[in-house]
Amino acid sequence: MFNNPNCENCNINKVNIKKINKVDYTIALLGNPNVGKSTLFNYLTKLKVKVGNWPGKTVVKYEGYFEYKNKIFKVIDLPGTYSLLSISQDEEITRNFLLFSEYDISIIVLDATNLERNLLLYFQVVEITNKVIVALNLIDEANRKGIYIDIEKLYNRLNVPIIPIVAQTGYNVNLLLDQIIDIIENKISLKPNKIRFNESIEKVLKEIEKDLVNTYPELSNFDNLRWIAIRLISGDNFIRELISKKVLHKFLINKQKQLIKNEK
Ligand SMILES: Nc1nc2c(ncn2[C@@H]2O[C@H](COP(=O)(O)OP(=O)(O)OP(=O)(O)O)[C@@H](O)[C@H]2O)c(=O)[nH]1
Ligand SMILES: [Mg+2]
Repeated sequence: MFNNPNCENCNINKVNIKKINKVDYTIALLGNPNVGKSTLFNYLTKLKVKVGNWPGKTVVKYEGYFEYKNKIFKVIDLPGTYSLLSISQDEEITRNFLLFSEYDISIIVLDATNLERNLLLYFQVVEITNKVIVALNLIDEANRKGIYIDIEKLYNRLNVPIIPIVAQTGYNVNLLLDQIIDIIENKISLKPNKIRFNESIEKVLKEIEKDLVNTYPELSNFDNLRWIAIRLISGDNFIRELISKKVLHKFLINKQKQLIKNEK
């Protein structure tokens, strides 16, 4: 049922090594551990992988290439994480990739048999970037377990494209790639729904975002401002170090104090 009957290899081709310098699109795979990221990665790249290290880290970095519809894709298999709070090395790598690397789209691989837990990471990712698409993997396994996911309802809640796939057999993987190409080439702007906090928190977040732009006008087109604001009121030292201007720091501490006061 979940095979890919219409194509031998879904027209996903191995890339001639000479073309690797002419990458058209860079995509990244992220998600909880054990959700099938590497299975999808291997399916796409047919194991044409370059293994390296993340800068300063001993965690292995997998990059691969494939050709689909005359486009050369570079795909990065990010370490599996349950959150992006940067407590562990894997979380830090994935988070820093999303924040600072150049990519066209990241594919959040969700386990259809464990959707609720997987959505925790999903909502942290969409605080950092809007450039996401969901690959709802292990649909075959969900089916076996009698789990039915109403994709349309989920789409309405998340507001991002969701493609049910089976990474193991390649079911719907070409549909996923077609969607990605459509989004990138037609510059479709994605606006995933974010978690809304209570009113007093939302108010402080908005103020921080506004003040960040006032202090740093160059940040006005920066789509991570809300995430920075969230991390700042959560007391994230990494972000504080990033914005290590004294005046800003003072201002942010005040915001945090104000929030604590509001919450009391
Ligand atoms: N039935 C089924 N099994 C799958 C599918 N995709 C992956 N698996 C299996 O799920 C297990 C985990 O897959 P991986 O690709 O290693 O998962 P991962 O997300 O890379 O895991 P980490 O690297 O640990 O984060 C493997 O045993 C896969 O064979 C799928 O679509 N259907
Ligand atoms: Mg893996």
